[in-house]
Amino acid sequence: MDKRTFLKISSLAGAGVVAVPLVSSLIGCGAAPSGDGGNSDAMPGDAPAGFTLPDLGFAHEALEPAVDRKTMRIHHGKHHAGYVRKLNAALEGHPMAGSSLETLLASITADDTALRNNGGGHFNHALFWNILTPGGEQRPSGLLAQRIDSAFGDHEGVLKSLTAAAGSRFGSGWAWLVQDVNDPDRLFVTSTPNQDNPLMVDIVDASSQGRPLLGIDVWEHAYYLNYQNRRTDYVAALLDRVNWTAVSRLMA
Ligand code: MN3
Repeated sequence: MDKRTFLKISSLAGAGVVAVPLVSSLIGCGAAPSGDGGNSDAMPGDAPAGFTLPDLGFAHEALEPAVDRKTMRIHHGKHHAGYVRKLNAALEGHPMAGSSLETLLASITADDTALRNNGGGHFNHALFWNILTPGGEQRPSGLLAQRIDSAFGDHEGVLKSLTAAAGSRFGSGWAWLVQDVNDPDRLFVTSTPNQDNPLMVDIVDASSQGRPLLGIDVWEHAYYLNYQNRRTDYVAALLDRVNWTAVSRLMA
């Protein structure tokens, strides 16, 4: 990767180096501390430290009818849990073991498939649960609203842009609202394939790199049980369940 880009991202990620909190610490998807702290579900023989599946933060049925209970159970309890398990397995004996998730994502190369897919899968889903809310419609406010208005015209503008990015992503992937690391006032929308994300500076295009604030999972596993092929209907329902306060907290 470009060295300056790496320094930029890794300085953002360096705990204690800058005043910007790690995205992973804000969304609860960091590695558990050494020993069994934070890893209370560990079975005998499990690695003593590693990444853990964060709580959903609400009941499986809480997002109905936008997202049904069965989809949420499988999505969180099987898909996300699988990414965490495989990420920890991929890190056993790996030189990046013990790194923060952001440092890991910023360092992953295209050919490190296990870290790319499972590190991305863990981060993306932890962010996804964090920015959803059963609490009904919300709108961005304060600085986030100002930045959205500046980039997209208004709240409807950012929703349209996210809907277009989610709809045009061919196959599996994510649509993102991203903050420019060099120019924090600048927000933009992009999409990435599979479990890639804007923190993977060695993998995604420069135009997609930055601090992810909101992600929309457009893998079929996120909606197929309830919506079948109607991705647009799923995205519209989901955008009605965005916790804009949580999105705002993720801004640098
Ligand atoms: Mn998913």
